[in-house]
This record gives sequence, C-alpha cells and structure tokens, in this order.
Amino acid sequence: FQTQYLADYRPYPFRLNETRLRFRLSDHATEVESELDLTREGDGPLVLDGGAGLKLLRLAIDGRELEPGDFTREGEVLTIAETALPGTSFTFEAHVRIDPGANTTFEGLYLSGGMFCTQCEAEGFRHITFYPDRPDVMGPFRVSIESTKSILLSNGNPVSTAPGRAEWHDPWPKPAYLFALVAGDLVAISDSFTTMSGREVALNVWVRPGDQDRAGFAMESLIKSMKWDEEVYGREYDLDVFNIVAVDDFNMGAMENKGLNIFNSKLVLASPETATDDDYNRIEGVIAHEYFHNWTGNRITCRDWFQLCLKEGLTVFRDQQFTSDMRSAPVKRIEDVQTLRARQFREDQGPLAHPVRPDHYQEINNFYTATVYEKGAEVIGMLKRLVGDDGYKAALDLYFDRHDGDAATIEDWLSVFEDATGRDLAQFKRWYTDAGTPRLRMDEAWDDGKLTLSFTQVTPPTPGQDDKPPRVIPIAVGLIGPNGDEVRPTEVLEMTEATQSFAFEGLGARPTVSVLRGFSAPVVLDRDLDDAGRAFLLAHDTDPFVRWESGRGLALTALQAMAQGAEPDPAYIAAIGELAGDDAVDPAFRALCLQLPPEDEVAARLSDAGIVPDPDAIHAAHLRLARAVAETHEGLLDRLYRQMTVPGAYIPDAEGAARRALRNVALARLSLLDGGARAAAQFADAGNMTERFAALAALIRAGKAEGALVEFHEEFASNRLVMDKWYMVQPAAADPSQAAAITRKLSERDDFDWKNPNRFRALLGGLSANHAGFHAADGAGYDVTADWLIRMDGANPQIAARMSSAFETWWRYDAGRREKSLAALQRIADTPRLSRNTSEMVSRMMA
Ligand code: BAL
Ligand code: ZN
Repeated sequence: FQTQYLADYRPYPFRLNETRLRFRLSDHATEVESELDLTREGDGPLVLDGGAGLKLLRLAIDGRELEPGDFTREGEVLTIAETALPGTSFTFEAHVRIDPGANTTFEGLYLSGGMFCTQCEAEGFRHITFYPDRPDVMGPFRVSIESTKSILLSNGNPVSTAPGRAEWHDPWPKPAYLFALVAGDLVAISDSFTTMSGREVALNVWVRPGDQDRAGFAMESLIKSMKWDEEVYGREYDLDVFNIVAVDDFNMGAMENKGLNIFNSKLVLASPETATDDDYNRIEGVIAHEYFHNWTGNRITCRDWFQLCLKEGLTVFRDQQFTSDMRSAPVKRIEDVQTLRARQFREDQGPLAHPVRPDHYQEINNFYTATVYEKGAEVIGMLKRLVGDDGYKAALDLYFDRHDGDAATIEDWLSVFEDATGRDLAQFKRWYTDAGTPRLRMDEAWDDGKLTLSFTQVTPPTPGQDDKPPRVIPIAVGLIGPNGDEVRPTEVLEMTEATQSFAFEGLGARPTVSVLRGFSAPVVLDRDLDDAGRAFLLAHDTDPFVRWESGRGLALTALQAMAQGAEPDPAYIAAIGELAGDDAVDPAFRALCLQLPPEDEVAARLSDAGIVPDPDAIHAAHLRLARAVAETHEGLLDRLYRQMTVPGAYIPDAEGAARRALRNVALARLSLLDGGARAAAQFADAGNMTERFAALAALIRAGKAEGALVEFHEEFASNRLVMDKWYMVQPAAADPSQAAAITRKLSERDDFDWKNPNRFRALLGGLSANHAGFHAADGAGYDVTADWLIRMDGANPQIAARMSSAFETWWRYDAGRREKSLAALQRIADTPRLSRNTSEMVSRMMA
C-alpha cells in the first residue's frame, strides 16, 4: 500500500466553479450523473478519484462523450488526457452506477434499515462518483434526488420538492467530504431558531417513525449550541435550514455535513428509560461539536488530511468549552483529562504514537485518533493559556476574517495567533509536529522565604522521531500555606528550556506547591510528594483539578504498591472518606474522587516505572482497595446512598446527574459487601436507565445478574441502543477469567448483529475495557478479538482497523502475553485480502 506524505502536497490544477449531481436512487442500481464546471489553473491532465465499485456508463467533456483513448482508469484514479480537455474552462460529466445495498463499509452511499445515507469524510465521495476527492477542491453544489422514499435531503437549502423528487442548492463552497444525501421514510421533530441578525432557520431532527419521543433532547441541545456559538464566538448560522438525521449503522459518532448533519442514532435518541446521564451528556456535546464544525471545519476547512487537527482539535476544544458552560467546568475538565490519559497517553506511549499533525499515512481513516482530537484540543487550550483570553479572542476573530472560505493549514492557524498577539510560535509548533508525551519533573528548594521550583522536561522517543527538542510548556502554579490558605494565586510559568527554574520570594512559611493546575499542559508530572502532601492538597487546594489529581495520586501509588504485594494504604482510605463525607463539595466531584484509576492506567504507570504489569495482580489490587474503602466507610457510603436520591421526575441536568453519579459509586462499593442486595432492589425499582444500568453492572460484578440480564433483555429486545448496553456490560463487568468466553458466547447469538458498528463496538469494546479479561494469560481475549477483527475487516475495514488498537499495549506485558498477542496480530496480518486500513494498523503495532 502506498504512503502519502505531507511534503508531497501540490495544489489541484483546476478550480471547481460548481458541481451538479443527479441521483436516481435504487437499492442495487443507483445512477449518479455529475457535472463539474472546471477552470484550469495549473498544468497537467484532469485527475479524478473513483472507487473500484463505480460502474462507468459515460464520461464527457463539454457534452462530447470521451472515447477509450481519452482517459485511463487505474486503481482508484481516473485520468483524462490533456488532449481531451478543450480551452481553460469546461464541464466534465460522468455517469456511473453504484450498489448501495451491497455496501457494508458504510462509506460513500449505503443503506441503513432501508434508508439511503452517506458518509464521505474522509474519502467516501469517490465511492459515489468520479471527483477530485480532496478537501482543498471546493465549490457550490446543486443536487437533484429521485426516489420513492418520502424524505429526500441534501446539503444547503431546498429548491423544490415534489413526490419522488427533490432539489437542493448549497451556495457555500465545500469539499466533497462534506457532501451528504439522505432518502428515507422519516419523521421529524421540528423547531426554529432566530439568528443574531434576525434570520429564521428551520430546524429538524429526522428519525424513524416511532423514535420521535426520543429526539427532543437533541433538538434542545442544537438550539443551545447555536445560541452559544453566537454569544461566545460571534458565529452565526448561514443557511435557511439545519437538518439532523439519525441512522443506526454509522462508523463514527456523527458527521458535520453542511446543513445536513448525519448522526449515529445513539447520539440523538434519548429518553429517561433508555439513556443514561452519560448518554445525555454525550448527546449534548456531540450535537454541539457537529454544529460548531459549521465554522471550524466547513466555512474554514483543511487544505489536506494532514491538517485534520485544524478542524478537529479546535472543534473539540470548542465543544469542551460549551459543556463547561452548560454543566460543571471543574467536572468537565477532570473528565477530559481522564479521557486524554486513558486514550491519548496510551497511544503516545506505544507503537501507534504520531504527532497531532502527522506527516505521513497510508490510510487517513486510521488517524481519527485521540492524538488528533483530544491532544489537538489540549494544544489549543495551551495556546489560550499562553496568549490569554483577549489574545485568544483576537486571534480567533482574525482566523474567521482571514480564512473564511479557505482550506487552511496549521501554519495559517499559528500565523493568526502570531499576528494578533505579536508572539513567536515557532517553538510552540513542536506540539503539532512532535509525537510523545513530555515527562516533566519538578524539584523544590526552600531557603529562608524563597521557594525555587526547578523543572526538567524530557520527551521519550516515538516511532520515527528519536530526538525531541524542548517544548513550550505552560505550567500553572499556586501555593498553599501550611494552614490550608492559598498564599499565591495561580500563575502560569512558561517553560521553554530543557531545564528551567522559577523562584517565589517573600514567603513566610514553606508552602505546598499546587502544580499543573487545571492540567495546564498534557504532560506526565513527576514530583516527590508524599501521602501527607497529597492528602493536604486533596483537602485544601483551591484548584479542583489538582485536588482531584492528588486523590488520584494517592490511589495510583496505593494500587501500584498493592499490585506488588502491599496492603491497602490507610492514608488514601482516610483522605477519600473525608472528602466523600464533605457535603459542601459538589456530589459530581466527590463521585469522581471516589472512582479508582482504571486498571489500564495502573498498568501504564507500572510499565513507566520499569515494572512489567501483571493484569491479574492489578485487578486483585483494584478489587481489594475498593473493598477496603467500602469496609472502612460503610456507614458513610450507606448515608450517601440513601441521601443522594433525586426526587421527582428524571431530568438530565448536571445537578441530578451529579447526585445519581455519587449514589451509583456508593452502590458499586456497597455491593462488594452486601452481595448485591441494594443493587437488586435498585434494579427492580429504578425509574431511569442511569440507575437501572448501574444496578445491572453492580449485579454482574457481584455474580448475581442472571435474572436481571434475562429481564433486561426481555424488556429492551426491540431497542437496539439499549441492547448494545446489554452486550457491552457483560464482558466489561465480567470476572476477567470469564470475559473472553462470555464475549465468544454472546457473539454467537442470533441478535449479535455484528455488521452494525455499534453492536460490534459494544461487545468487543466491552471486552477490551476489561483490562485483565482482554489480557487473560491464556490468550483467550486476544484470540476472540482477532477472530472478530478478521471477520469485520472483510465487511467494514474502518471499524476493524479502529478496534485493532485494543492490541496497542501488547509490548507492556510479560513474555507469555506478548507472544500470544503478537501471534494474534500476526494472524490478522496474514489474512488474505486484508484491507489497507487494518494492514497499516497491524504493521505499525508490530514494527
Ligand atoms: N468529522 C468527523 C466527525 C467529527 O469529528 O465530527
Ligand atoms: Zn469533529
């Protein structure tokens, strides 16, 4: 397979003035006629992308049908000879036939539950027709759709609709990856939004009949997002209509197609009986994310796919800001850091490490990663911290003014910050070009009222990048006096050297340093702080992140020691009890502090310290520490369990969710002592899915879930999204020794509709979330995963490739596990006709 390099970028030699598409939809023989008005701007033939599945019926230039000598078709490339291109401007026409009914890749045009829909990012449009399928070729679109389906949608504004036919016009120039088409027998819930300049926008959330009752929260979230983007970024919506469509078969979470966002139904549909607080939270965040892309992604798009972080990092950053404003900012920050560490730090530490802006790839779909998205957002957070809120606002205003309508680059992005603030960002750019998580060590020296903090930064080598020069690291620091009062508020130290010191003078007594406040940079911090220091910060810090982090540090140290034979740490147990019992503290924050670090994170820490992690020992330590907390604080946990009920009807707001979260952590702990009695009662009485599902998980962990699983299945058998939860929780919460066998057994059920990405991700993702289960010493977890990845690769390479990252940490473990996971990877690599997607992932992991 060929590798693409950033350095090879060349502008497309033609300007696209307008695209006209005509679709005659049919399940197995859809006809697509396209007309592209082009103007020559450079040299060479007309090169177009077109997948092998396109049945070519006709090609023409300015109405003249092309003959075999006028063009060549090799692989996915159609080349029209220069001799067949008249003059400077001309119209290229193609007529092709495609088979959406046979498309199991869910890329291009496909059928989901009888509905036609599309997914074109990154390179799906080439499976619809021949086209310059690259993000820097942009133009307005006119689309006509003929179909027997009742609802026919595309991008932009509707021009005409009649039974069996609709026409759409999108005046905003866009690349092909933002094209969308939907045709289905759908129903909408509708509303409207008046923009800040007074324009009326019709809003629709389209779902299958019967699902309307579960679409209201998505609509509320959309309206909040539109208002927030006006208020905070001054960005107004720019079409007469905004449509969202929910589909069941979707590779991603959702897609920001211009004016026609297509969503995985799990990120649209929610009711108290079927969705958890986490589901509601995600729906609100992803609706916002896709809406925000209208400016950061669509109006300003990426020049090439190496620049993916330009739109994704920024849009994740924007959706994080939105959620912080809608809900609790400290809780959101801690959740984002948890996600970053669980997914991105893990990626950065292994063979799949790559820069936020990669400089080469074989398959771009393999780079929709936590590094591009979540670390991309962290980099923007650092920029904002360095230039300040006013500098950030000035830079963003300049970005929108200067680049509206452009396909831009990271260089363009950094230039607006340089021009708006006068800063030189050459060194900062390393955050985009260099992979790896810096390790930041802090040492302290105290001398008669003067505290000196000395920092050293080192970034370990990553594939293809051995030397890592120092980066700019914003280090937010505050000082807490011995009585618990803050003696110095937050100050951002700017580290630019490999080693650098900062002094604080005029201090009365030696303070405790609160460092990396708000997680001011995505680094691993090393410092010598004992249990007492951590407990002090957990109790007194004014910065919620460092407070939480201090409790986390206590738990991690305890678990690391316990995995090597130590007893539970009384300092952790005492400190966590004190915090949990403090009713002045937000219940959501208390719930976060009570959760133990994931077993995978403990394994990463041990591995970092040069110790080969033993997944079974980590699991046993996890269980033992949870039980020790439960035994010591049984009374307190029982009080919280009874106190944190939420009276009245379920509302998916932050306040109720916080109380339910704390109550459910208390339940999980207490279930270790009561044999699942409270969980059984909660499962029977729960009035919402948040409580129901937490009870089900607790029952599985207590080994008492047999009846509940049957009951849950019977009640929700017809609801695909709820059944995904049923498939996920069984391997995820299983005893690790059983997890692989449970996964295999569930995968043999008739209702394991494995071609549905949600169902596949639920079951196999549930297994890989069970750290000791996936890494079972006998290799059963690796084997069942490999079997299914091989099968999935034949149908849907994107999903197989993404899920293969379950193996990315194989190098951490003992020789037996390494051998078994490598054998599983080799088996995948040896599969005949393995896709480019999975082949690239597996070879990177095995390199
Ligand atoms: N652009 C792909 C889906 C998303 O990140 O919004
Ligand atoms: Zn996005």
